[in-house]
Amino acid sequence: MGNYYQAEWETAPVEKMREHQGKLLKEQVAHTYKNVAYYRDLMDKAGVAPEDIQSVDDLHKLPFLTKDDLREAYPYGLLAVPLADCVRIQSTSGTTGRRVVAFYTQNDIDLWDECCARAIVAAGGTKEDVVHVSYGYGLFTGGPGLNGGSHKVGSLTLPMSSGNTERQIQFMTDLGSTILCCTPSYAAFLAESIKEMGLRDKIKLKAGIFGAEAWSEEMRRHIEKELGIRAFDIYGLTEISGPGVSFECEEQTGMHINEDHFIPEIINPNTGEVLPLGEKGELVFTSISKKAFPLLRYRTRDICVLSREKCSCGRTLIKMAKPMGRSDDMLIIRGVNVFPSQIETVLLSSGFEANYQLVVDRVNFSDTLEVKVELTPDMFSDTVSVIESKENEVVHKLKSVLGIQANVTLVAPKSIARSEGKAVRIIDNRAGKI
Ligand code: DLL
Repeated sequence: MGNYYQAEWETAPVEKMREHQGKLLKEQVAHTYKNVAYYRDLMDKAGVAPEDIQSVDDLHKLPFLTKDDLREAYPYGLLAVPLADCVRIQSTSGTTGRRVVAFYTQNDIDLWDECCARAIVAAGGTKEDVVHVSYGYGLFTGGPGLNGGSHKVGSLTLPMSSGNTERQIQFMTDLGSTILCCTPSYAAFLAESIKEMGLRDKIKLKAGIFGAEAWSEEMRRHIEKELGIRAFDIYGLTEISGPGVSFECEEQTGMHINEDHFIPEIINPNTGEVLPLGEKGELVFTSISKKAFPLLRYRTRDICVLSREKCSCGRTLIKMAKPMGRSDDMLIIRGVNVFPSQIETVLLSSGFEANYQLVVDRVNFSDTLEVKVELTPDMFSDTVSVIESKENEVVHKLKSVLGIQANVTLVAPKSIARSEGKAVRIIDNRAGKI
């Protein structure tokens, strides 16, 4: 049995949770219908009235919301309380199109912080810990979310933000950081830098809380070994508050969803049909407790599976598997669906580290996939024939896992740019080519 931040909800019997969800859902639908004209129109068009939603069983009657809706309603169209009641906004990085802006009341922030506190406690955090937050601060939710959670737990919080790796490591050694919070790709980079600086013995880290991007089990093992810690996954998205929508416990077999705040569903992304428990599909969330920016049936585009298997940590909260990636990060190469995380698994299981980039192009009317991966410093000193056999091994493994041929290019150590936040893995040069 583990430690809990809010045992009452983390270990609630399933029936009690469902009743609680039903009550909050009813209130949330009424609140949204009354205050959000944009969603009222969607409900009217779908022929659903607030009275039609009496319990969780009625959830499927509500219309979906998508990222396009959020862009269309930007900036205030989905706000459900007076602006004067909001105390904060956060936003997505907005690489394509308009940014998504989410609003929070003070109570919304308190609930979000509590969700992050649950994640820190599940990773073994207490008020004795030094929580080193290297997620970006600012509009990105990573820094503020884990910062708030750490305050709730009462840990000493180091608001490092991302970047300036030498300073990160100096604070880590001088102040004895025990829990590291950042993206898994940055954790791998920090581990590499700590090793190079010969400071592995000076590091007191015991756990890491890593998320914001897809990462494989092999990556987890790599980080755990290199930093001598246990690495826990954490998931969330700006639209549904930020990190802490779900978090991993000591069992490390998927993330418990904070169901008292967010109701999950898995749907067929093509038809919108709700799929039975255990089937893979697109994750959809309904936020039932936050009031400024309540999203009902929001389609995340994350491809995932839910499970209600009993967990040894004692939590009864439903679990989601590691998302395979976003449906919009999924590459379609010669008609085959390819997730970067599948390629990562192959590379790490062949002895490479997670320094890779995928270059997709279109040559002679056909898609090409090049997997560029750095040689590790050890491999770099191997003979040409050893390196060639490594390259062949990866080509064969990729072919059997993905079902398509990829060109593998081994490049010198440190030649692929490191990321301090979410890693940039894909370069797609196909636009405009037939
Ligand atoms: O990435 C929130 C976050 C911050 C989560 C810190 C965890 C830690 P966005 O920038 O809005 O918010 O991106 C959300 O990132 O829909 C997923 O596709 C992806 N994502 C987030 N966490 C994970 C994870 C933050 N643990 C989008 N595994 C989501 C895989 C993740 N993908």
